[in-house]
Amino acid sequence: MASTVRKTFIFSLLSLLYLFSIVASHQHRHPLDPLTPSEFNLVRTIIENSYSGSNHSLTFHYVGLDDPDKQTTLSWVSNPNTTLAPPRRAFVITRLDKDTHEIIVDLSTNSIISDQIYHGHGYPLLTSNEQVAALQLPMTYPPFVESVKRRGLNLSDVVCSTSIVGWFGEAETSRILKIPCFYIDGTVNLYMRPLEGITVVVDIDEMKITGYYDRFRVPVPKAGGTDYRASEQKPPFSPQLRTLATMQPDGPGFEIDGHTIRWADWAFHLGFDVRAGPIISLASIYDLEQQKFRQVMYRGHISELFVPYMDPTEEWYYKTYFDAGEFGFGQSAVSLEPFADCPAHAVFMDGYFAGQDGKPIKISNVFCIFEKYAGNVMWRHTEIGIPGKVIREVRPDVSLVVRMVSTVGNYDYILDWEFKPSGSIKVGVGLSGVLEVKGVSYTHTDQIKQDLYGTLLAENTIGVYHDHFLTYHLDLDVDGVSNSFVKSNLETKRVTDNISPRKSYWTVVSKTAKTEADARIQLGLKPAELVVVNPNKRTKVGNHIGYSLIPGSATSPLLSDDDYPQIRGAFTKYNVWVTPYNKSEKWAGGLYMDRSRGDDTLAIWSLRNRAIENKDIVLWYTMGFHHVPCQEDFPIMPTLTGGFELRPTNFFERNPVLKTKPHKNVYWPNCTTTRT
Ligand SMILES: *[C@@H]1O[C@H](CO)[C@@H](O)[C@H](O)[C@H]1NC(C)=O
Ligand SMILES: *[C@@H]1O[C@H](CO)[C@@H](O)[C@H](O)[C@H]1NC(C)=O
Ligand SMILES: *[C@@H]1O[C@H](CO)[C@@H](O)[C@H](O)[C@H]1NC(C)=O
Ligand SMILES: *[C@@H]1O[C@H](CO)[C@@H](O)[C@H](O)[C@H]1NC(C)=O
Ligand SMILES: *[C@@H]1O[C@H](CO)[C@@H](O)[C@H](O)[C@H]1NC(C)=O
Ligand SMILES: [Cu+2]
Repeated sequence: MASTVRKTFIFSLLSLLYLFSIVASHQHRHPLDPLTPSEFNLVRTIIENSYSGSNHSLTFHYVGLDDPDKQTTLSWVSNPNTTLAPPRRAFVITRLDKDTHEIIVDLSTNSIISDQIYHGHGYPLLTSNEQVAALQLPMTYPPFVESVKRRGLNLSDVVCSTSIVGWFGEAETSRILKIPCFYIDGTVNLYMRPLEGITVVVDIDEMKITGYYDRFRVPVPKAGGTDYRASEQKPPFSPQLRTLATMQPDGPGFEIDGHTIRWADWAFHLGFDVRAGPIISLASIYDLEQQKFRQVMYRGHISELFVPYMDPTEEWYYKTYFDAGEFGFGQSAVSLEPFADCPAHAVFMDGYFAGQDGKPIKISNVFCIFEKYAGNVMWRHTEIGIPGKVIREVRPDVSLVVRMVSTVGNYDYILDWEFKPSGSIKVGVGLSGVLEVKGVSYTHTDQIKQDLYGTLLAENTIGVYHDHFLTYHLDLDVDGVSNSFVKSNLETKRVTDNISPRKSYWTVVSKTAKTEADARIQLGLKPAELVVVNPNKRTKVGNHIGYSLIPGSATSPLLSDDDYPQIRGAFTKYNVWVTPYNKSEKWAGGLYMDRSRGDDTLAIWSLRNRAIENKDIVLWYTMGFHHVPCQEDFPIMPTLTGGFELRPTNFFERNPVLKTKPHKNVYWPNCTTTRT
C-alpha cells in the first residue's frame, strides 16, 4: 500500500503556486486554524520533494497544525492587528522505508525545519488505506477460503474489519493487525455475525498475512433481528411521536468568523484534528461588570479513549483499543445528518485531514453548531412570602453546542462541547452504535456453565464486558495563565463543648496542590470540590477566582496495574491529574499509541512530580463507563450518555445571568418545518 515517490518538476511549480495562495491568505488566518486543503498539499509537496531521487515508500500518518507557542498565540490574540501572525507550521509523522519520521514543515518558507527518525516504541496512527488493504487479504488466502467453506458459508458474503493487537510484553514488535471477519448474508449489521475461532494476522508494512489460526467452529449468529435499517423493520412499530421542532425566526444567534465562534457572552476557536477531532481553544467569556472578555480555557480536546475488553481468551485478549491514537477520532469522524444528528437550525462546518498519500480528504458537515433549547430552566424563583404579592421570575436555559460524531468501527461516539451563558462548559459524550460480540454455541443462559466474559444477548451472541475511558486534556487559563489546583475535601466535624444540640456538621478543608503528586485523584472515594483557581486574582470580597470541575459518574479501571493494557493505559488510573503546561504533552497515552509500551504516558510524565502551584497548568480528566452489555444493546445500542462540567466558582462577582431579559412569549400554532 505504500505509495511511491517520483520526482517531477511539476511539484516545484505547484509549490510556488501554493506558496502564493497561502501568503495571500495569511493575514486572515488565525494562528490556531487547522491546516487548509492547500496547506495539506503544500506539506505533501515539500516532503515528497525532499525524498525525491530514489524509490522510497512514503506514507503520511499524521499531518496537523504545529500550534505556535502559547505566549506567541496569546500576544497575537491580544493584538491581532499589530502583531505579526506566527509562521504557519505543520507537524507531520510519516513512514518512510519502514522508519517513522517526525517532520516539522514551515509553510511560510516552504521548508523542512526538522526531520527526525523516531526510535522509540510504538507506531503512529493507522491510515484508512492500509486498513482497507489489510482487510481484503483473507479473501484470497487459501486457508481462510477453506475455513469459510468448512463452515458452509459463502465467501462472497464475508466482510472483514481490522483490529489492533496491543502489546503483551513482546521484546520485538512490528506493525501488525488482526483481521476479524463477519457474515453479512441477510443483514447489514456485520458485527452481530462474527466468524469466531479464526485469527488472521497481517503485517501492514509488508501487507501480507503472517499468521493464521482456525481453532474452533461455533455457529455464526443468525441474521434475523440484527438489521437496524428502518426499511427492514416489520410491524408492530413503536408509537409514532408527533413532529417536534424548535424555531429561530431571527436566525441563529451565533457568529462564525473563520474558525472563531461568538455567541452570547462566549468567544472560542474551533479546530479539527485528525487524531483529537474537535479542539476548543481560547474560550473566553465576556464579563458585564468588568466590561471585557476573561480567559477560561486555552485548549481543550479529547486526548485518548481506552476501550479494553474483558475476555482473556486467544481470540479476544488483544482487544484493548486506544481509539484516538490508533484510529484517530478525527479520521473516524462522519458527516452529520441535518435534521437528525443535529436540529433543523444547526449550522455545519467541514473538516480536512491528510490521507495516506498526503492529499487532503474532506469530511463535509463534520461539526454542527446550534443553540440548544431543551425546555430547561436557567434559573427561577416564585416568591409567595410577601403578603399580597406573587413574584415569579423564570429564565429558560439556552446553550450553544458544538457536536461531532466519530464512528470507530462498530461504535459511535457523539461528542458535545456545550457553552452556557452562565459560564459553564459542559462536555457530553454519547455512546451508540453496535456492540462487539463473540460467537458461541449457547442459545440460552441455562446451558452456560463457565465464565463467558459477557452477557448472552441473543442466540449464539455474547456481548463481551468492556470499558470506555475518555481522557480529556483541559488547559484551563482561569482569568490568566498562572493557576493553581485546589482540592477542597468536605469533612465531617464533631461538635465539641456542647455548644449546640447538633453532634456533627461538615465543613470544607482546602488544600492547594504543590506538585503533581498532590493532584492525582481517584474520584468517588471522598466528597471533594475540585477547583482551578487564579491565586493572583480575587473577587471584591476576597475569594480566589476559579473554575470547578464537576465530574460525571466516578469510574476507575479494574484491571491490575501490571496487566499490559493497563500499563499502556496507566493514565486512567486516576480520574484527575494536573501537570505543568508542556506543548509536547498532548496525548495521554503517548504520541505513538499503536503497540506502545506505556513509556510515554501521562502517568510517566507525572512521575517527575513537577511544581504546579501558581503555574500554567493542564487539568486531565478521565470519565469512564464500565459496560456490562444487556439485551437492549442488541442489535444496536440506545445512546448511553455521560459528561462533566467546568463551572465558574467565584469567577464572577454574582450570578452572571441575573440580567438576562425574560423571553418574549411567542407561539406559532401552525408552524411547520420542511425537510430539504
Ligand atoms: C519502486 O519500488 C516498488 C516497490 O518496492 C517496485 O515495485 C517498483 O518497481 C520500483 N520502481 C522503480 C522505478 O525502481
Ligand atoms: C483590528 O482591525 C479591525 C479592522 O480594521 C478592527 O475592526 C478591529 O477593531 C481592530 N482590532 C483591534 C484589537 O485593534
Ligand atoms: C451461497 O450462494 C449461492 C448462490 O447465491 C446460494 O445458492 C447458496 O444457498 C448460498 N449458500 C449459503 C450457505 O448461504
Ligand atoms: C516536555 O515534555 C516532554 C515529554 O514529557 C519532555 O521530554 C520535555 O523535557 C518537557 N519539557 C520541559 C521544558 O519540561
Ligand atoms: C392554522 O391552521 C388551521 C387549519 O389549517 C386554520 O384554520 C387556522 O386559521 C390557522 N391558524 C393560524 C393562526 O394561522
Ligand atoms: Cu460499550
